[in-house]
Amino acid sequence: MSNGVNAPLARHAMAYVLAGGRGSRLMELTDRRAKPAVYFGGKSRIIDFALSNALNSGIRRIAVATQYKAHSLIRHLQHGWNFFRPERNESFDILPASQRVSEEMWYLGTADAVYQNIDIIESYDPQFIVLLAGDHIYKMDYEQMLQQHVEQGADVTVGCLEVSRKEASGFGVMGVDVNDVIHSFVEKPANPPPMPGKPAMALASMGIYVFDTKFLFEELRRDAADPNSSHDFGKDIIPYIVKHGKAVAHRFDRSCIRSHAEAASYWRDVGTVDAYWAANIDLCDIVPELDLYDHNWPIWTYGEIVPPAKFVHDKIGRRGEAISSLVSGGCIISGSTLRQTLLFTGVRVHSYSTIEQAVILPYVDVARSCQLTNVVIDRGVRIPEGLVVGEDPELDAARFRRTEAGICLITQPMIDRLEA
Ligand code: ADQ
Ligand code: ADP
Repeated sequence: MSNGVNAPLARHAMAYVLAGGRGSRLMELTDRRAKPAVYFGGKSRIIDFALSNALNSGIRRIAVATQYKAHSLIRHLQHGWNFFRPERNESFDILPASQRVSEEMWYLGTADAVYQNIDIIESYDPQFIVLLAGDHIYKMDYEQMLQQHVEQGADVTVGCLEVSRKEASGFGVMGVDVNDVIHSFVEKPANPPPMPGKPAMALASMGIYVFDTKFLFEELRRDAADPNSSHDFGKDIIPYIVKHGKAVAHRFDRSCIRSHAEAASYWRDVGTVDAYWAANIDLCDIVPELDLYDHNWPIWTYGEIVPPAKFVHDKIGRRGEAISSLVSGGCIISGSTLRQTLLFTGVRVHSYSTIEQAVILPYVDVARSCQLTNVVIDRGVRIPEGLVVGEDPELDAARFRRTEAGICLITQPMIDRLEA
């Protein structure tokens, strides 16, 4: 390896996770928590994927920058990710936008969320920064990205994937040469440039980057002094380096996880209620695209100690059953039927209910005789007896947050209004 460091490069890297965004298209699901803290997949939170990738890639220094409604996220990180040991050269830092620079200032943009903590990063002296977003669902070995970064002598290496041009307006879109050196980069273009030979596709930034730490700090200081900058990686820093330095694309779909190549192309933003619902329900497939049962690439999280899930029949003998469903610990299903449904920890379903294609967050209580189809139910909601959702679109839209695709998001204030 050039650069004077030996593989695995991950041991010389710090993962810096940006976890401050609200994720406003998740509507009421992010009223009280930031998007990275939103529950996913029965046991995890969205941020666990980026953090587990870092850990599984061999990175042992991690920092998480938080901002919007960070309490739930910080509590989760303290409970679940608090096992790094300084005596083994490991570290885990939570960096709230807590007026580190001035009393009034929150982080201005993503670049500022790193700039304000330069002194903390410097104290650990990592050779590389793997800059991650805390709000995507995927499995990825960052060691491969680090290796490409060093081999190609890049100033920045940008993780990227091919998306349809229609979707690409929501991303940074790049053009590359035969060596994957980036020659153009536009943030969220209205008319995304197509890929050569693939007119329907565009090469999109995943919003994850590898930098040499020293180079990154120089760029951040330059950017901080620029009054015309919005201090954002996608809008300011990356386009500048593309123009003045060497930016290289790392192709996610061509990399693979050592143990589990078939998951390599799975990447979801889960930024809308529909996408969130679908990505969770997909886990109920017979062979889901995202394998959560892979021992070689575990998704680490905070797990409460709860008793096993329990299924009982009701007093007249109707079975409590779950078909093609995921049921977490602490749940009790009594005399009700679940199909293609995902229950997080501690959900109670009482008798005579039918639940289909539902994503039910922790500690929800479903009273008797409910019929719920195509729903996402927020943590702790108490669903009243006899509630029917998924039959009458107009009624559903009046009572709950109903998407155009017909998914209903249900929160406790919506139930309270119903009962008032
Ligand atoms: P966006 O996802 O739109 O585009 P942004 O909203 O800035 O970029 O969020 C990036 C990450 O930073 C998210 O994880 C978010 O939670 C976090 N974040 C945002 N503001 C923050 C702040 N002030 N403090 C801490 N964390 C913050 C980016 C790139 C695109 C790329 C997409 C891929 O700019 O080029 O295509 O990601 O999703
Ligand atoms: P319903 O009768 O409306 O289905 P209940 O609350 O009476 O709902 O619970 C049904 C069944 O669930 C109980 O008969 C019991 O078998 C099981 N159950 C409920 N609470 C517990 C508990 N705390 N520990 C173990 N099993 C429980």
